[in-house]
Order: sequence, then structure tokens, then C-alpha cells
Amino acid sequence: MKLFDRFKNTAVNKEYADDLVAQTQRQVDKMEPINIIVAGKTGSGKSTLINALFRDNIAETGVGKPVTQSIERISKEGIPLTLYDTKGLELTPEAQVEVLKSLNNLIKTQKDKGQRESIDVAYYCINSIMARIEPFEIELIEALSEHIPVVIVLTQYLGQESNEFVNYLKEMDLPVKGIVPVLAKPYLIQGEQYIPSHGLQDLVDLSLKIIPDSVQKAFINAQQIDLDRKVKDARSWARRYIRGSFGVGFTPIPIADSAILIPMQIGMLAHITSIFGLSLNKSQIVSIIAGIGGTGGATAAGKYIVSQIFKLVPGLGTITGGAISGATASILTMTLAYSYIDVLKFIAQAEISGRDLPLVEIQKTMNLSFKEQLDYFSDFFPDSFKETILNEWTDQFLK
Ligand SMILES: Nc1nc2c(ncn2[C@@H]2O[C@H](COP(=O)(O)OP(=O)(O)OP(=O)(O)O)[C@@H](O)[C@H]2O)c(=O)[nH]1
Ligand SMILES: [Mg+2]
Repeated sequence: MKLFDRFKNTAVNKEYADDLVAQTQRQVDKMEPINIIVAGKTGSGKSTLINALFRDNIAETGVGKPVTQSIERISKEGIPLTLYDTKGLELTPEAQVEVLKSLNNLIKTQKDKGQRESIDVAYYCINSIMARIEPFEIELIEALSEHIPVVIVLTQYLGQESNEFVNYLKEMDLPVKGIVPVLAKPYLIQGEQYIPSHGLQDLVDLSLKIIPDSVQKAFINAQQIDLDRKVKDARSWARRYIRGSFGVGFTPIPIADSAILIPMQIGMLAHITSIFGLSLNKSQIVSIIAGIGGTGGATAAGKYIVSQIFKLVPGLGTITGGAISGATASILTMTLAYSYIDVLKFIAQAEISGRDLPLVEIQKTMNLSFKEQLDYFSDFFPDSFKETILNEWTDQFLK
């Protein structure tokens, strides 16, 4: 009974949540952003592509600023991505010359500003239903490709019918890194029948091959297609970080008590969030942290989980001082990192599918995942772990 009462009133140490938000922002700001030109005629599907490929509906919700008459710069706080969207390509020959000049200028001025600002890749969008490429488009593609890698994105690609056009384009032997057919958004045929979206993963894969190493991290953060890649990169960073922090081979060096360990772990979670790329709000973070302890006693399942984790704890609330060995700290930190990454994936999936995610579900997911990871690693923990260290550590996070 006492156990459940404690978790019913569980409150997260808000300082940690604030810290996590601030540190994540700082990490993202430090990252070299990926800078992309998205060109193509009106209605070619540039905005649809951008919104499907990158997170947070950036073409709609981002801040747009005109660079010239024909170029708009789009960015959004928290996403290490700058997009340059073109306008007016379908207008008069004069306008087309204007666009070409502006783009050339843009590439040059950005390059002069340094690596952080320089353009990394251009996506040239052609509507595959129109199945037509005009001479000035070829000229534009050739001009761009003299300075940066260019990918032709065949938008609104519905399937076989357009194959002929793909072959035609391939035979033109344009100086591009690839021609990628994409359907960015499911296409309604009739009634409830849709052609599902496809091709975006190919575009992600190709992009990662042709952009500089220095912006790989930013691209993985900004895109929302390859979640497994985010998970993999976040996990491998966490493993390296933990090994670096606690010593190789789990040498049992007494390092710290929870009060020192946790700020370090918050720093790690912030870095993980910046690698993964997810704009978490504070209440989501609070829910994740709360999930470490329990599900607020809200559900029977939650109570069960909490009791399972802490079933070995005799006197709850007892705080024992003393050092945590490097080995224990590293396994505990790994447990935290892996379950946190699981939850980020869960939240990202919900956001992409447009599902409203209640906070209690976030908390529950974190709790389940944390328990799973603890079970997984439990063989490596010392006997005293569940009785003292885990309890003390949890107490620091929750009050
Ligand atoms: N179903 C579906 N519709 C698409 C796709 N791409 C573009 N469209 C539709 O085509 C129209 C034009 O797409 P946009 O993304 O607005 O084109 P744009 O290149 O941004 O056009 P401008 O901003 O005017 O230059 C919209 O009605 C989109 O919904 C797609 O992949 N799937
Ligand atoms: Mg648009």
C-alpha cells in the first residue's frame, strides 16, 4: 500500500526537465545544419515533399523569409535544417533567367560565408504526371550541378505508367547524382482507395551518400522517414559516451552518487534527443522522467509494473549514501539511454501518423521500456542494486 501511495504523488524534479530542454536546444544549435535547395516549377510538389521528408511540417510551420524575388528561405527553431524554395520557374523566360542567376548567387554567397552556411544538396522536382522536362530546366540542373550535388525527384510518381519518362530522363545522362521517383503523400484513387506513399527512403539513402560528413548528423535529425537510423545512431552514440565516461570493460571504479550521476545523465539524454531529432515539449519530458518511477498509480497495470521493479525494496524511501561503482553506473545509464530512445521512437511514430498522444501513454511507455531494459541488464547488476542504488537514483529524479 505504501508503495503505491508513494508513486501516486510522484512529482518529477522539474529542474531536470528544464535542463534537458535547454541542453537539447544548445546541442541542436551547435550542430552544423544541412542546407538544401528545393527547386522546381509551381505545383511540382516541393512543399509536399518537404513536409513528408522532414519533421514538424516545416514547409507550413517554419519561418519563411524571402532571399530574392524567386527564393524563399525556410527554417524552424530546433531543426538543424535550412531550405531554399524556388518560385517563378514556370513564368516568363526573363523570370527563368532571374531564378538561375539568383540560385547561382545564393550558392556562391553561402559558400563564402563558410561551411555552416553553404548549400549541401539540391533536389530538383519534376511532376511525373506531367512527364515533361523543359530546356530551361535542363539548363538549371546543369548549372546547379557545377557547384553542388543535384538529385532529380520525380514527384507524384504513381507507378508503371511513368516508367517511360524515368527511362527517358536516365538516357539524357544529366549530371545528377540520381533520379528518385517519389510519392510523398498517399494518392487518393477513389473512395477509400489510396496508392501508398513510397520512394522517400530511397531519397534519404541517396542523400546520406552524397552530402558531406559534417552534415550527416543534421540530416538524420531533420528527416522523419528513417526512424531506425535515428535509433541506431542514438544508441551507438550512447554506447560510446557511456564507455568513455565510465571506463572500458566495466572496471569497478567507485565514481559517484546519484546527485552527480544524474546531471551527467541529463546531458546524455539531451545529446540523444539532438541526435534523434524530436521537438519534445516540457510536459512530454516530464512524462518520460516520471516513467522512470512509475505510472503515477493511475492504472492497475502501472501499479503492477512499479511493484515488479521495486519488489525487492524493503523500506522504500531509505536513502543510502555512498558511491556507485563505475560498472553499476554504466549499466544503469545504458538502461536509461536505451529506454529513452525507445520512447523517442514511439513519440516520433505517433507524430508522423498524426496521432494524438496522451502524456500518460508516454509515461507508461517509458516505464515499460525501462523495466524491460532493467530486466535485460539485471544479470550485470550487483545484488545491492535494486535494494539501494536504484531506489536512491529514482528518488533523485522524482520527489
Ligand atoms: N497525393 C499526393 N499529392 C501530391 C503529392 N505531391 C504533390 N501533390 C499535390 O500537388 C499539388 C501541388 O503540390 P505542392 O507541394 O504544393 O507543390 P509546390 O511545388 O510546393 O508548389 P508551389 O509552392 O506553388 O511552387 C498539391 O495539391 C499537392 O497536394 C504527392 O506526393 N501525393
Ligand atoms: Mg510550395
